[in-house]
Amino acid sequence: MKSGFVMLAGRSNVGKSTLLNALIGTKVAIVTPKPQTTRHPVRGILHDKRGQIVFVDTPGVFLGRKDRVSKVLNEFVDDTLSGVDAVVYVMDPTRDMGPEEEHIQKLLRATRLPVIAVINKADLELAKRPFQKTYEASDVNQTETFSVSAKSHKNLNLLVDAIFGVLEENEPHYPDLQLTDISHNQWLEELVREKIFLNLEEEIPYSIKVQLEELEVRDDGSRFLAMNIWTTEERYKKMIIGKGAEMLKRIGSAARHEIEDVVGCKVFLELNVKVDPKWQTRFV
Ligand SMILES: Nc1nc2c(ncn2[C@@H]2O[C@H](COP(=O)(O)OP(=O)(O)OP(=O)(O)O)[C@@H](O)[C@H]2O)c(=O)[nH]1
Ligand SMILES: [Mg+2]
Repeated sequence: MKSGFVMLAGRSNVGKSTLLNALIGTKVAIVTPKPQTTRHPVRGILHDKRGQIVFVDTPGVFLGRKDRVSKVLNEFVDDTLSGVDAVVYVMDPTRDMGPEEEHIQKLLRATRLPVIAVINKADLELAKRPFQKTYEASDVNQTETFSVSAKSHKNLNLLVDAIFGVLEENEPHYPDLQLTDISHNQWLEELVREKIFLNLEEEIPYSIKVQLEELEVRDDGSRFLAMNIWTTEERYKKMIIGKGAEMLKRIGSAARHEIEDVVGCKVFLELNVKVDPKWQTRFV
């Protein structure tokens, strides 16, 4: 049996987390149209009769922001390269190359790991993928290049075949039924963070941290969840809560519906917004 760790690498917003969810067949990582959605390395495990692939989703390389979170995320990408057996390099043909892409390609050319390249978003018509040819010409010493769609699952079987092609025989790293290493509590926090990303503009989502404070299973089987949303400034807190608490209600209700779908019971979700200019030094 084969087994190994495979890093999903690429700049922000190319669809690494969407690809992870598609490959695993369930939502283990959150996805939004904003860059730097992924903050924590989420692993998803694909089980197959040939063996096991442990995908490591990573924060996208993002050179636009010079804050502490960005620094930690970029360092993480560099570090992760040393702990994996192969890399899936994800490209986005809707956007032109730039300094971030060049940075990633430089890292990939320097590694001796097998690299498989994918150009994502193949479900879009060609006119919406003006840089398809540019990316097809990319050379990072990859073994193969596929045009795939994380959204419609196009060619993901070819990608999985190619990964098994480069992995070595090994003992499995995870038990048969385990699909992810993210804990249920972390998953709940991530889901609320996703709804904040989806509903709030500009820099606010980057200033927040969601923390599960309390989880209670009640006698009737329903769940009560209390969560804190930490932000760095009083004015952000105001915007997260919104006029008449409308924004917070919208975030809470979107998160609650999705949690209820997954846990299959009634959920009460209480969200508290708190200000701490220094949360980044405590939580990241
Ligand atoms: N049309 C199309 N959109 C996609 C596809 N894959 C991802 N997207 C969209 O691209 C955006 C970014 O997706 P993510 O999966 O969050 O991207 P990411 O690479 O994980 O981004 P970071 O976590 O910020 O590094 C979202 O709006 C997705 O819905 C795809 O195959 N086709
Ligand atoms: Mg992501």
